[in-house]
Amino acid sequence: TPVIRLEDYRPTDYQIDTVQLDFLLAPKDTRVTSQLALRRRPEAAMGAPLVLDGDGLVLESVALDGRPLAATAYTATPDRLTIHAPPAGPFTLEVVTRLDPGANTALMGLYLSNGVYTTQCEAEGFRRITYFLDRPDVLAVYTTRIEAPSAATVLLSNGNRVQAGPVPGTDRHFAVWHDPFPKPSYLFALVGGDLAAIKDTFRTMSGRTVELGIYCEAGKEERCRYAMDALKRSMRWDEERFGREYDLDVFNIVAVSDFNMGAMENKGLNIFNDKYVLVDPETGTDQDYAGVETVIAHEYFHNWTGNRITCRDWFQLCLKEGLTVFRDQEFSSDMRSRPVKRIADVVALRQHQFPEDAGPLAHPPRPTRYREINNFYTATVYEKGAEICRMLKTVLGEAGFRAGMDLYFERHDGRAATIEDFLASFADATGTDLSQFALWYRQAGTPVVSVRHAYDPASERFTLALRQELPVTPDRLPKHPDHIPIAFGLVGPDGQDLSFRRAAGAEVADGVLHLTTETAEIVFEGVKARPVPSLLRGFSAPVLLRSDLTTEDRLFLIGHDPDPFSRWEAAQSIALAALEAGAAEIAAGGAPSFDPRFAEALGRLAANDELDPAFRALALTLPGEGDVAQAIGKDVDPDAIHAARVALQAAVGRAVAAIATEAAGRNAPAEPYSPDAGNAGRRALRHAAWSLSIAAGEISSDDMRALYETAGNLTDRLAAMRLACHYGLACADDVLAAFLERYRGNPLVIDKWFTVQATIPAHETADRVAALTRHPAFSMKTPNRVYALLRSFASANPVGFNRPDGAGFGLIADMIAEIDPNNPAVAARLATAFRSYAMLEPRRRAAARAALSELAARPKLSRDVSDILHRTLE
Ligand code: BAL
Ligand code: ZN
Repeated sequence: TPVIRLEDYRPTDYQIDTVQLDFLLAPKDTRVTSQLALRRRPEAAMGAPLVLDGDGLVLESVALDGRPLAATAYTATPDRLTIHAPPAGPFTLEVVTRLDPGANTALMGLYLSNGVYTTQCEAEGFRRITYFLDRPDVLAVYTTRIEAPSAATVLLSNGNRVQAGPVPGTDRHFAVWHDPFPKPSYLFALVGGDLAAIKDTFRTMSGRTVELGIYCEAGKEERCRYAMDALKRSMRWDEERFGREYDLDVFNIVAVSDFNMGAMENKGLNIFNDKYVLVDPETGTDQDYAGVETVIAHEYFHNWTGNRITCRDWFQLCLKEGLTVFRDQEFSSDMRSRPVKRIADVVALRQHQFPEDAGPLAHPPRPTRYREINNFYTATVYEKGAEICRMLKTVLGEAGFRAGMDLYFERHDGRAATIEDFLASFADATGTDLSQFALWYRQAGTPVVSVRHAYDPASERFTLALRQELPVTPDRLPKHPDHIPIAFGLVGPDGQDLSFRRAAGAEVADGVLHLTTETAEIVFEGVKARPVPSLLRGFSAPVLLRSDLTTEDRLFLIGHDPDPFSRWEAAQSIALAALEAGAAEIAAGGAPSFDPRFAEALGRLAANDELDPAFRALALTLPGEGDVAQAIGKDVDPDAIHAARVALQAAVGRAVAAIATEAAGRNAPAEPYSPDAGNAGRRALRHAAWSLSIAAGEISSDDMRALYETAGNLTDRLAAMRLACHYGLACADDVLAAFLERYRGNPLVIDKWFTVQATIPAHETADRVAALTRHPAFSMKTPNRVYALLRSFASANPVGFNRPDGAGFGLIADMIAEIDPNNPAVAARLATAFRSYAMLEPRRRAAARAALSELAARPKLSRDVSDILHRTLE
């Protein structure tokens, strides 16, 4: 397959001013008429052919300026329509295509989900509907007419509805929608079906009233209430925080049950995976509520960062995604607890982005090459992209950042922009040279920052010696030092940050040290006592920090660092080192031993009522097995890591379980359920305490069964089921059966039942997962089912997936091959689970490679899957 290169970008020869679409919806034979008003761009050569993208299209007819086009005047294949010599002046092209939405299992383009017509066009789905200049820099004004059987009661598209009614003499009806904002084709959307809705209104900052609607399957309306609340809060927040007002008269959201991604920000008509809309206390966990809030906000925020200002080309994906993730993170921080949100985001970054950046699929946030753009909706583009925006705010300060955003909106509204445009807005608004900072977008890999420190009481000098190293990545490009903002404090013996008279050796201002060179030695003068340096507060840069702090220093920071993130991080760093050492001891046939002072420090945190329970829960959660594997980096034995983690969990549990359980307010969930952060945090602390108590042998199977049976909400019930299964308690099978019985018929909750089983840390889980693929509630055609069972197993069960005999790899390879012909995007996502195989110990590594090679050799793999496999095997 051809490689698409950033440097080959050039604008289209033709511009599309307006698009008139007419859909006659029918399950097997939908007819799409598209009328394009086209113009040659002044720079293009006279007579340049017009080449429109298609993907598997069936063409019925082509007409130009109202007349059928002679067969010699154009060439049509399923994937391309070429008009050889278009007129010199403006012209209209009318193209009729026929689709089979019922057979569209790829869920890209127009498809049927549970009887509802729906679309997904990003990145290149519009070309599966009609021939088009299907790229983000072609912005046009769309008018869409939808005609469907009257049974499909709801007909929606982008913009405002301008007309609707019955089609006389038929049992059909129609609606016409007009979107006045020029947009790229990837933001087109259409929905048709028998849907229920909840409605509300929002009054914007300038006093306009916007009609809000959330559509879902009938009977599920009440589960949309929280999403509506989140939407209204998002709209208000974007006005207050960024001065961004909503622009259309309506804003609709539709929840569908078959969706490859989380959701899609189509202009005025967001389409959602129902997982991110439907929640109530009986069927949604605290995590689900937080997920709904985040995704609703994210898609809404795209209206300005993505839709009003879109991307020039797909290499710029991070322009809208990184920025919009940053915005949704800020929103959630304001709605909940900022430090807790920050820790959760860093946990996710380390879990998803760091391994990606350290493996064969590593790429810069702004890549320069791709074979299949679907494969670049990655943690690097999204989460590292958000980290870059956060660093930009750290570097420029709150006011500078806002000024840059304002200028960006002012300059680029209504246009397609690049990362360079984005950075130029900040540089110009603040008079800052961001040329070095821009490297963050261009360089792949996670920088490693090493730190040594020294204090000389006689001269009252404190010295930090810093070095940054950028790893070699698959692109083999030479690396240049990044601009790494390191938020810091010099914590004195009383737990307060010490002042210093001056600092030399690097720019140090406002509690941030700017490392811009490969090495730097920073000397702080006038430091009155020996400090413990607290570095990378708030995780101010996405780097791996290797500091020479002793365990004593770290224990001190756990107890005293004024920055909550750094307190948590100090605990994590001790645990990580202990787990690395413990895994090595176990692999060598020994038994690990742990420094008791660590457990004591955690006990003090657990008992500290002044700290947010959600924060304490995070502090009591040890680093994941994947984090330990990343830290070890080579010849990884996942079983040894798991055993070490269980042992440390038990050691900590013996010391602090009682304290933590006490702090969590005993076992009984006394307060009524509410999804708010405070209420959820107390549950999280209770579950962390349960986990430690089981590891320490202080919760029996009967206790856990009772906790399951008395749980008053899904969050508590699920935690009990997960712990029963993951610790192999005798009650596990009964609890699983009870859960299945209770939630039968509710697929989103049964997904949790699949996930709990798929993540049981045992070799036998591979067999269990294989058996569950034949369970009546499972379907290989529904992305949520595949993600819940197969992706959870492959990405979140190191012991099971990496089983030494290769059965886990073989299972997932077979599933990829089975899914791929139906849904390449989902199959490719599953294939990324192999990205860290090269760091496994030799036997597992060989087994993984064999499974991958065998899969790569199969005929007719999609471009999506073969791209992932070839990069992984390179
Ligand atoms: N644009 C794809 C879905 C999302 O990131 O919002
Ligand atoms: Zn997005």
